[in-house]
Amino acid sequence: MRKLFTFSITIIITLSTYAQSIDSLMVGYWPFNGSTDDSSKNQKATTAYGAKLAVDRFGKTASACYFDGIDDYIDIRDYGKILPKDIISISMWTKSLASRPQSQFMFETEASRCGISIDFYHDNRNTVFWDFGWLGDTEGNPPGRAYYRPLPFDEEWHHFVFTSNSETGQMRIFKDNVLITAESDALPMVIDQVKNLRIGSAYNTMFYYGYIDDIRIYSCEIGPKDVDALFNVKR
Ligand SMILES: [Ca+2]
Repeated sequence: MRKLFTFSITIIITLSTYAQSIDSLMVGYWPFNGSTDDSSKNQKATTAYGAKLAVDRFGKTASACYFDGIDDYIDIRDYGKILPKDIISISMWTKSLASRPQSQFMFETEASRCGISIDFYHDNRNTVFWDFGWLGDTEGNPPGRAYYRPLPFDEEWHHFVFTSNSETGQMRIFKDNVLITAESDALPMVIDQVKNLRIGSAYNTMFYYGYIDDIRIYSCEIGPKDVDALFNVKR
């Protein structure tokens, strides 16, 4: 009995340490449950332009966010102070309604294109792009870019995790709990602190058509165990 007790305690401590380690490094969280607010410790002011609460992947009303693909987006001002510069992971659920140039998530870029963007089904070849701290060339596969194509298109919910680690050089994309691509050119972000973060569009272009839910930004590199836990979150 004592052995079982000790074993149980060990499991509980291990689980809580694990949960704490990832949660304490979450710097942005938009669960879209009844509001579009940032529910992380930073509680960054979030303004929705046209984007509306909608049914989520569990069938629950007002628990995800819908974007009309015409002019809807969400704006979070002055996000450069919060956005991780060297190591970052972003987890999100999406249900895209079109394969076309569209951007789910973008930190405003400079002329040098140092920024962050995530585009799914971007170029009518069903490509998913993950750009972070991208400096330099705009052709081919420059440093700071990981991509995967073709990405089978359907109008279903899918889970994506994007990671970039400028210390190890690794960039990764996970889809539905599977690592679909990895690159070795990760670069740090050069932050302009007054730049804004957008959800559901690039800058007045590439408006996203579909649903987004449960966006989490971490200042750490999420591994397969974390991805599995996020993929299997139950309502
Ligand atoms: Ca939600």
